[in-house]
Amino acid sequence: MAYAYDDQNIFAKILRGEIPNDTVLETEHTLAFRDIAPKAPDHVLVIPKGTYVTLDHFCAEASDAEIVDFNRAVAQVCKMIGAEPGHGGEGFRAISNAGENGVQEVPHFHMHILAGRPLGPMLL
Ligand code: IU
Repeated sequence: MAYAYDDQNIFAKILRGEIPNDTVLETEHTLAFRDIAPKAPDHVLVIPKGTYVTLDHFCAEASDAEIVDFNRAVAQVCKMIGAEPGHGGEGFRAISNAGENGVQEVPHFHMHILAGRPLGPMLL
């Protein structure tokens, strides 16, 4: 089944500049901004500029350049917020919710980066 992208979702509006955001990093293919309802002292959302619904959609249809750019942006955000365990940071969690079982609210692929406090075990 094909992925149907809803261009009225809130992140599409952010990418079109229709809604403001608290940008942390912008690259050729990727935007990172602070979550409006942070669940940790640092809570950043990293999104591709392309119209992908989920991680699997992104990996299936994005170019290698977009995929590399996205992953480097995730790592760069972790560095910018000082969360890299290998460089003195206290760590982070990266999560992407997908679809109904993943309880994805916004249907534009995004990676949550959470940091700044002990995050506890994953809740399952
Ligand atoms: P989810 O993985 O789709 O459930 O996460 C969507 C996130 O988008 C969630 O953490 C919201 O707080 C966040 N968000 C936002 O940052 N700005 C908005 O205008 C809206 C949601 I609506």
